[in-house]
Amino acid sequence: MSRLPISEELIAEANARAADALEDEYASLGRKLERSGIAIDAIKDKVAGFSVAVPSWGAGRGGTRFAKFPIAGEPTTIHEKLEDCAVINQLSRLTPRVSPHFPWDKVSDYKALREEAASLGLGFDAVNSNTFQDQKDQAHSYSTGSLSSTIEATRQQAVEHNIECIEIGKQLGSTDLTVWVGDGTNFPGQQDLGRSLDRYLDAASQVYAALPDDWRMLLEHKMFEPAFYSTVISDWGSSILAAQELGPKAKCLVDLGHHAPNVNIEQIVARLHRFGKLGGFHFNDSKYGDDDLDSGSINPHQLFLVFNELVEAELAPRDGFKPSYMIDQSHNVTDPIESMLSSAEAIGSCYAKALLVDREALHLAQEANDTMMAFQALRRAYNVDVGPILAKARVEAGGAADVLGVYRESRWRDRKAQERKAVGLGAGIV
Ligand code: PSV
Ligand code: MN
Repeated sequence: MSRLPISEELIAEANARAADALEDEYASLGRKLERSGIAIDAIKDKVAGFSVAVPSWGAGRGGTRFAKFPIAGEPTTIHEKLEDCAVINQLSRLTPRVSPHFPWDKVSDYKALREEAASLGLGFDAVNSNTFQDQKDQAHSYSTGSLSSTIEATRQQAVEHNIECIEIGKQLGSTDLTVWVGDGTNFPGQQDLGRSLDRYLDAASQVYAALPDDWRMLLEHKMFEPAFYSTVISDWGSSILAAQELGPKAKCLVDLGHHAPNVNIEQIVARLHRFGKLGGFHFNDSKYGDDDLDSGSINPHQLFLVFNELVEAELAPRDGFKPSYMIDQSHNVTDPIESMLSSAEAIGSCYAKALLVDREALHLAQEANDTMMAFQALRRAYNVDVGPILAKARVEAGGAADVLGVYRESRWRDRKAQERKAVGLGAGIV
């Protein structure tokens, strides 16, 4: 039985108030696009089929690694997090899956958890393993690394944890395991750069061997943090080489914050796709490093250019292109539900804009070396305000025309503040 968290009446009333303006704006944009030969309904239908997962940990005010500033009504258990994720999806209709992280989201009955999520209108996306933090009662510390540790028992423990995540994921209906390790060094000479990668590959291949046939292992690279001199899977080069060595079920996952400053991320996307290794994306934004800021809040143009490559990839799929999209951001100054609503909208908008690119004009200009017209093909699409397309797709699917307005009107957080236990202080996440 479905038990969606926000009153459907409230959404319907707010949508009724917004209906005339939305129809007017949608019709006007439709006429504008028609002049360029684009049928607005076809774009809206594609947007309606688009989705991005939300991370269970993003439902809390994880903050930065320095501090956490909890808010009243913040979720503390996976059950409460699922409820908040259901709010995001109910209003946005863009986020029907949750990506869990273990052991953070450990429960005793995963069948029941899957049913609980389904009753909230949610499924599960990639499972994330955590070998970057020590847990209570853990036999071996990850202070020397995990899959690449010099200590065999530590590597084995990390392998077993990843296999346990696969077992949990099977019960939740996931088909992807995302592996990000915090392994690396802070001093030149601290570890042998070649041998640490050998150890990683050897341990990762044991995890790979435990993947069911229809599963993928998504390797997430990150060039720094928590290690600041070197990391084992530091960049897309190490990532694709590792994925190629592991086998066809291993793919690369690109987190927007995990690169050197000013790196051309859209080109990385195109390269990974060229070799059939683009497996997934973690959306966020950054100003300086792995800032985990809200998607599209700093550089929406880059997000658009990334989606431009993803749409190119969609049109020319290789090796069953089936990217797993997830939001991966960290909030300590906003209500996480509001941030993820805003990010889902930013991500959906960039997807819609990328769909508007006149591909034929772009490709012809590229072939003719007409640089300005090639650039203008992108610019024209980027400049379109696609808000009415997203709003219309949402409303037709039962979501809210004004997601933040309805969320505030629902007083969800105030109501949860009465019910939920207060969150403790402590450090944030990496
Ligand atoms: C690491 O910075 C990361 O991006 C990985 O995806 C982790 O699983 C996530 O953040 C949460 O710490
Ligand atoms: Mn990430």
